[in-house]
Amino acid sequence: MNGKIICISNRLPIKIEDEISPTSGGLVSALRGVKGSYDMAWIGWAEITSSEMSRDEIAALIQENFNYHPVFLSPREVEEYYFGFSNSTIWPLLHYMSNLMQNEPGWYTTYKQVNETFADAVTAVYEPGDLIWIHDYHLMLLPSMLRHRLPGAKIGFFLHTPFPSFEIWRTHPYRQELLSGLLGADLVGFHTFGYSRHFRSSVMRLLGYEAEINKIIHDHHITHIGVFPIGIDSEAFEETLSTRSYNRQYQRLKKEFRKTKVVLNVERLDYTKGIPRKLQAIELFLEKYPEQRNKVVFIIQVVPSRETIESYQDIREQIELAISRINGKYATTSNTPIHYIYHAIPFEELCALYEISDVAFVAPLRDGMNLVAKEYLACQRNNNGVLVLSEFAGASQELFNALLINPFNTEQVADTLQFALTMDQEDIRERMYPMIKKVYKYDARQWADDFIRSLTVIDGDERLADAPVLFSDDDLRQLAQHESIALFLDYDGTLREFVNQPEKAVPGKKLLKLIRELTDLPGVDVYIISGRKKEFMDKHLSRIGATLISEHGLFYRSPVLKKWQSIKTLVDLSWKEQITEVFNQYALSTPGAFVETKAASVVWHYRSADPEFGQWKASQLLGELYEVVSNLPVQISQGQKIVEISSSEINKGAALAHFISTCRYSRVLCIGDDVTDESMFVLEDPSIISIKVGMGKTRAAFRLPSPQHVRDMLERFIEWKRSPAS
Ligand code: GDG
Repeated sequence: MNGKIICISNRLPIKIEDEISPTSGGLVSALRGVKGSYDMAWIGWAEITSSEMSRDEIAALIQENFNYHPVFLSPREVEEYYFGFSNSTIWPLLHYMSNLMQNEPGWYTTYKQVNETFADAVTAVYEPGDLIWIHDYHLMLLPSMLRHRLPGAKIGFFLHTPFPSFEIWRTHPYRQELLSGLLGADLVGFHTFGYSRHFRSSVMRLLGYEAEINKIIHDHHITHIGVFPIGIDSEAFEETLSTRSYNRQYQRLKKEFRKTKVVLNVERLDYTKGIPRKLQAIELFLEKYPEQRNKVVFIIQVVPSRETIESYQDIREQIELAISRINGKYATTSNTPIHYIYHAIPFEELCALYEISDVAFVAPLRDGMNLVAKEYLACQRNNNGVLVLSEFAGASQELFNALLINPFNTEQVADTLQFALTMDQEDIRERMYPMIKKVYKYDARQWADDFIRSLTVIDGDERLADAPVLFSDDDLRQLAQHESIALFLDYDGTLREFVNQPEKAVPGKKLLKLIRELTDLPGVDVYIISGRKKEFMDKHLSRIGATLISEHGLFYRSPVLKKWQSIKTLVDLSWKEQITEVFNQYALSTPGAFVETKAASVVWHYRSADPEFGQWKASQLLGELYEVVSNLPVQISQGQKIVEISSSEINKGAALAHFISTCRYSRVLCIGDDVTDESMFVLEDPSIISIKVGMGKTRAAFRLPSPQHVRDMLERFIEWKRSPAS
């Protein structure tokens, strides 16, 4: 890699007071290792807590000292983009808490604006060869904004939270916009395979794209999906644990809690972390196992977070009430069961707490990963602590030797606490050792390295898979210079975007005007060549002066004679009944699928079926068809959510050849997007210029990314034809 890495996160890892000081955090430490190997710039919101300096002075200082590039937000933006849309609309849903989702008018607009502000900041520092790495749900629109501004850039996105199942995600008011935003990236990373599976399924269902397990192919781009479980900053732990001052902290706490066992809880105050349920389990534990009341202390260390949001204030109140109730009920003169700390403590002290604790009680209701579980393991130098871990934390996928709990099952949690506190040392060590090894081995640097390597190796050219060259303006100018030109234009997916119900894909006024203008050009003949039936073409395309070719070249209608004729008169269609029967069977067993019978083909459509089920049934159907059709005069085509069997005597290529042999043109441009158009692209005639629209393998000589690009290109063609000098 030649360029630098541009890392973008909601906040910059610095504190701006009278002095500017770096802050620590998972991402900072993960990227520390990366910083040694690559040049790095960081873009994020610079929150000014209290400072006499102006924004310009601050920007200059942090750029010079850290190579950080600040985004400044107004109080309204902070309210609507950060506390509002990011943390009250997206965050609860990502964690399956739809009941807490709020959405106020204007929040989304501000979210979009702030994402644009970030895009401005990235564009200002980007140089070709740089790699862009965007973090988290605050910036879900940024990948596609950057894709538009910097089409050639390598863009990665990592989501630090879970991605919920489609049934949850579909309730989000901007579910499609946010997914489309992410698809601007070349690589979207998640902590677990489950999250990536949910994401893929939501994309297929909400945006209608085909997807493989590790990539989504859409419009004119491939977005890869990867799984990268984040780790801890192992070096920071190793270093801290070996200092003298750490040892003093450790001895102090060890002495302090010499008479009791310690169960440790560390988290940011957040409803996703499940603290009230945890307290219920603690209460039940103290009630069910009275012999433990004098022997155990629960340290609940909570870091304040998002305090202005109402749901966070509510949860704090609930927690504090429950703690005082439990302490009131179970405290004795020699022990108070819960020690509650509501502020952050220094890293060294946190490590000491981790080490002296007999049990770490990590019980989130949902958590992308949960670093506390891993950090606890990192500090267990003697392998003698026990990790009680929620199944709903991403970390549970890797740390399966922990005592896994369902935090919603209070009784099971209380019993597991008792089990954890009474386990024998050998059993504990057996469980701990492999987990500790794992957290040191796959640490934060390894994680960052993995992501960057995966993003780097994505082949830029794959964006337009094995693409021949893009059809450029120069190519177009050359074409426009010819005196007699034929344009063979496919309709669906070429002139017009797909929609779920094919009958609704009617041409709009703008498209009709465009075709009419093309047909009005002297020396230009326009053919619309489609798999559609005559009736559809008659109804929507017959008044614009183009020759219509229907059913892949079976019939045509000239704008002069205005009646349909067959291109080939004798075609063997004896297979149609048998195939229709097979298709009907599959349509019956696939809700949403249906069969369309045309004069020389039968089509099985599954665009409106469940996308994953439809894809599965389509491959089953194809398997069956290959056996049935082996001796029949037919061809099978698949793509764009259809399986089609058509007469092998009829195809678009044969139709095109028929027309260009009767009317000689000096140049023939054919454009299409699917396999049926390939029969035109393979024709060996030097006058033919072929363009494939969108992704996928092709024999065409050129490519254009989307129907919009085709229409824009045709507009320019008209301009140049009308005034060649412009
Ligand atoms: C998000 C995702 C994902 C806590 N108290 C103190 C303190 N901490 C530090 C811990 C740990 C961090 O805070 C908390 O990290 P988590 O991973 O547990 O949770 P989130 O903040 O919600 O992070 C999460 C993570 O992103 C990374 O992708 O794992 O699922 O929600 O590092 O040590 N640090 C200090 N004093 C404290 O009192 N110094």
